[in-house]
Amino acid sequence: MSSIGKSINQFISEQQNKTDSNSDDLSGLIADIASACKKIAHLVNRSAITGIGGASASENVQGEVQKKLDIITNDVMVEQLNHHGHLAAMISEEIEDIIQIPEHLPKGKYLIAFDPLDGSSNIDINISVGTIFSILRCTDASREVRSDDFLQAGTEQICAGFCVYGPTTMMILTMGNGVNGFTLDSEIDEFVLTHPDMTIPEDAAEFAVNISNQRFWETSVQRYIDECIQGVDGDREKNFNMRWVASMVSDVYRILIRGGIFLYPLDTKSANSSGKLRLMYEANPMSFIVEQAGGLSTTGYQRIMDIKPTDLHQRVPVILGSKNEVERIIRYHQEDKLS
Ligand code: FDP
Repeated sequence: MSSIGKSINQFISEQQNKTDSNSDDLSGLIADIASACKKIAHLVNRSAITGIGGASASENVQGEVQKKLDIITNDVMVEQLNHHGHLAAMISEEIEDIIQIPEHLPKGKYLIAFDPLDGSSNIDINISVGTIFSILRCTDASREVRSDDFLQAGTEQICAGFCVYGPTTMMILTMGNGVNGFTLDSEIDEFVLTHPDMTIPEDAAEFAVNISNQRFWETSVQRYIDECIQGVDGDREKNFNMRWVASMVSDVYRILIRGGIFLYPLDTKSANSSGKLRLMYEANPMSFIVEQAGGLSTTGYQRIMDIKPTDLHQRVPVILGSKNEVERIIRYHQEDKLS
């Protein structure tokens, strides 16, 4: 029987019943995340009316100017996830330190890392934004959670997902056994399964990159993009199309639907030149989803999910998407290293 149309809660309970190894109650936590995302969708949707679309007076831990909505959506996530005893602690793009669960509230066995409003520089121009999250297990919830509890490789994630606030609000989710997409049905205020078993085609002819950074990239990435641009006249003998929404959730969603490659590679533009995107709440969850959908995700030199994090807000280069295209870029990196 088709599962299309099932609510996210029903779908997850059924998935958990099927897998003995996954008997822990994740459904409650995912239900809380879904509730937070519904609230965020509503806030984003009304932001021009309520006047919360612009910049705030503060900067986040990355030194980026925070939007009022960055702060408000962070608070929505914390409030919504605090109360039900599923979590031992949280980290957020918007907050430097670990967010501990207050003493008077029950603690659970999971950790969550999230970016409450990714792509928020797009809010003012009415382009899709999103929430990204990664769930890890907490090995010892009996004491205050420390950084090293969070600093687990992406392979340890037990669930990851993202929500896109676009023409429709969608949640994409993996619990390590495939990827499923749920659409928010505003008539019943529920996420319902609309995109079961999402799979990324192995080949693609579409790339997403901020090409204005081209002169700062390594030779391997320059070569790959040059060849795409040369199309049928170059070594690839094939035309490519370019799309860059500059909102990671939208770019990754497109890749889940029709394949392609997304790059935010290493560049020499920023002083520390370690990439732009954050490992714990952007690169890792997106990599988990992409790999579960049959794609690959790498820094160019290393599988992203194998990186042992050293910092809660660490940045990494990200190259992800259709398997054959990502493999080609990895090969170009290896050839570069040898030359
Ligand atoms: P943003 O800075 O607007 O939050 O997460 C960072 C991110 O957006 C991604 O969503 C997006 O892919 C990228 O940065 C956009 O970077 P550019 O501004 O360099 O295009």
